Amino acid sequence: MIPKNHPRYQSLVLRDKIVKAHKNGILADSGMIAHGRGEAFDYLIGEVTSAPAKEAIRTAAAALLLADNPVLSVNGNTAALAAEEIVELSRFLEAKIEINLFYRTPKRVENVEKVLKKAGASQIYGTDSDNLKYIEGIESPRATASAEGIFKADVILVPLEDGDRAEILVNSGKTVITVDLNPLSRTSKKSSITIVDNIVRAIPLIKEEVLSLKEKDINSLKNILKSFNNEKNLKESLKIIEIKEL
Ligand code: PTJ
Repeated sequence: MIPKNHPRYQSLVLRDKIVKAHKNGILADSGMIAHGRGEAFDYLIGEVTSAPAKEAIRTAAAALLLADNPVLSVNGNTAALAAEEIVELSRFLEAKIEINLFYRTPKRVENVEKVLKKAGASQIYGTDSDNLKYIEGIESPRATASAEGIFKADVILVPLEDGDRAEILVNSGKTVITVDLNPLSRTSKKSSITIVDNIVRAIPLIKEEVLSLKEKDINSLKNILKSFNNEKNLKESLKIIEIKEL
């Protein structure tokens, strides 16, 4: 039991979720290392959603609203930390949810599926390993996608992604939105829209932006996308990390 008055309470709660998800076969072993790296970057950005992250979140919401076939991709870490929030966001957007694992095993797919169903998801794509397609003909597990989900998607939210896969998805003509606390990662640099924020803060904020932009006309949404520059946004996030004093 983590005492609520502990100065690192929120961070310890997230660690606890990660440890439990690992014990329950939801998280990849590397998922723990990935979380530790994310935690370090979160510490450096002050564990709050920065102004550049807010801009990226608004842009992501606009892209998702403009999409014909938006898909929210879920891996082990996302399922461990934000399953309910992802399911809620999928409802507001009428977006599909797809399980897409870097370290894919049938057992992990089954475990992540259980978490998503418990969080309220009714239809989940990417679970039938025998019927997955390979994006752009690249026969690597990184490029797998379900025919009706990621394969057909025009806009994909892929939080905590692997750089290679983000690049493959972008090269196949899709708009790739990622959430990654590390602005220097290959994923951050290769994605179309990178939200440098913790997934636990970012997903609820995307939902809020979706709600506030929902009534806007198509041109206003397109203008939000046009005025966004991912490289510039990443550089602004990097400036926040600059350590000025103890
Ligand atoms: O569940 P699987 O099999 O698909 O595997 C998932 C992981 C995350 C293990 C896999 O995709 C991986 O190895 O990812 P990387 O290359 O370690 O990248 C993960 C990125 O997510 C890193 O840049 C971390 O800084 C970042 N990150 C970690 N925790 C969070 C985060 N970003 C946002 N919110 C977090 N809570």
